[in-house]
Parts: sequence; C-alpha cells; structure tokens
Amino acid sequence: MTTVPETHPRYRSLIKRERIIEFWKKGIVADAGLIAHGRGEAFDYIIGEATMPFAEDAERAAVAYLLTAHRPVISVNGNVTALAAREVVELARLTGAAIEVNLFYRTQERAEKIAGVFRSLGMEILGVHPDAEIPGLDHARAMCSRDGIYSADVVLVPLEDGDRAQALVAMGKTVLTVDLNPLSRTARVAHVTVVDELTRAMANMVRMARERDFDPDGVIASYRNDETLARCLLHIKKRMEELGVSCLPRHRPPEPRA
Ligand code: PTJ
Repeated sequence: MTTVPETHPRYRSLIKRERIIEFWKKGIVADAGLIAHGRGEAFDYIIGEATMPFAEDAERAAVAYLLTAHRPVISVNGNVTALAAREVVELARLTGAAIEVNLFYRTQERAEKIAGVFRSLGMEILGVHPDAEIPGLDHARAMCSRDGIYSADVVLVPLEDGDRAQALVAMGKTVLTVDLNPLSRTARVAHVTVVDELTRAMANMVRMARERDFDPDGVIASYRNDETLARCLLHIKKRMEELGVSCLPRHRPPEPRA
C-alpha cells in the first residue's frame, strides 16, 4: 500500500482510494468498482466533501426506517465491504438488521471473500448461497437470500445499480440508498437517498442509531425524498455559482490589440 502523508490536504480521500485499490487486489472490489469509486469522488468534490444538511436529514430518515422495520436488511457489495464493513456491522447490530452480500458482478469467489471479511468482524452474512430471485432481473443479478433481501420490508442498498433498486421497489420494499450521484436512477427511485460519501454517511447513521434522540415515526412521516434531491441539486447549483464568481477577480480581460 502506498503511504499517504497525513499532512496531505486530500488525505482522507486518498486513504479511501488506497483502500479500494487494496481490496481490488484482494479480489473483493470488482474492476468496475474502481470506476464507480472515481465517479463518487467526482460528485463528492462538486458537493464539497462534507455531509450537507439534506444528507443528514436523509441519514436520520434511513435510520428511522431501519429501526421501525420488521425485517431490515443491509446489502453489501465489494466497494461497501472495502470502505465501511465495520460501520455496516455496527449499524446492523444497533438496528437488528441482517447483512446480505448482493453483487452486481457476481462470482462465488467474491461473495465468499466478502463473507470472510464480515466473519472476521464476528458477523455471519446472508447471500453466499442464494436460494431466491428478485423478479424482473437476469439470473446472476437477481440472486438473493429468501430469509434476507427477498423477504425484507426495508433494504439499505448503498452504491446500488439502478435496475436492481427499481426491482426492489417493484417488490414493494422500502429502499434506502447511499449514492453521491443525485442523478442516478437508484437515487431517483429510492424512498430515501443519502447523497453523501459512504464512510461519512455510515458513521453518521451509526451515531444516530446509537443516540436515538428522535422519534422514528415522526421523522418518517415528515420525510420527502423528492425534497432531498431538490435540495441537493440546488446546493450544487449555488456552490458552482459561488465558485464561478470567486474565479472572477483573477480573470484579466485580454489586452486590446494594437
Ligand atoms: O461489487 P459489485 O459487483 O456489486 O459492484 C459494485 C459496483 C459499485 C461496481 C456496482 O454496483 C456499480 O457498477 O454501481 P454503479 O452503477 O457505478 O453505481 C455506484 C454509485 O455509487 C455511483 O452513482 C457512484 O457515484 C456512487 N458512489 C461511488 N462511490 C461512492 C458512491 N456513493 C457514496 N460513497 C462512495 N464512496
């Protein structure tokens, strides 16, 4: 692993990148996971690399749904395992959720390696030997566990593909996601979209689940995901305008030609 100096202004971002590469080398992150991570980084840059109020509200709503669910499940893939396995385990323990490995680029080897990471954290996970299918998807992408995602009422699917998010909504589940791209199909079809970087989002959700200083039913009743997405896009617009204006003092009009 490359050593990243702690004094580097982008230390935290670079550490996450190193972790994704390390887990890709271990065969846990898919090749496409590297690309997905880069897309996330780009959106995080645009948003400001911090948890914004619209994300915090969505995180609280997601925790509220998990706490009040009958059969909550947290779905994990390669990237989520690389970046936030510990936080996933903690959130699962605090909310009573099961954890299920659910891969877009599924191979048995990767599913087993991911289960191994969670086992080393003291948690057995579902989905290694799937026995059910999500309707409407091709076989490999549909595979899931009957006692897990298939019969869940609430599923947290961070960094999810749009087709699968849509298929879970069609099954009548409440779908919660973490996705830095507010324009993705997943972001738009989910019931709760946390537009925040995964490690920040998970740490916040663990804290919220531990403190429980809110009324989950009240939070759910007043939550509107369309408002979350609108607030996010308007935040990006405002930030780009402010950054654009801040460039102007340095702009010199061209010298007139002789
Ligand atoms: O491990 P697998 O086989 O299940 O594959 C996982 C990936 C992520 C490769 C797969 O699900 C995929 O291709 O996902 P997408 O369609 O690229 O969507 C991933 C979304 O997550 C994109 O919108 C990214 O912007 C976003 N994203 C990437 N990294 C982060 C993120 N959002 C929050 N935090 C991140 N660290």
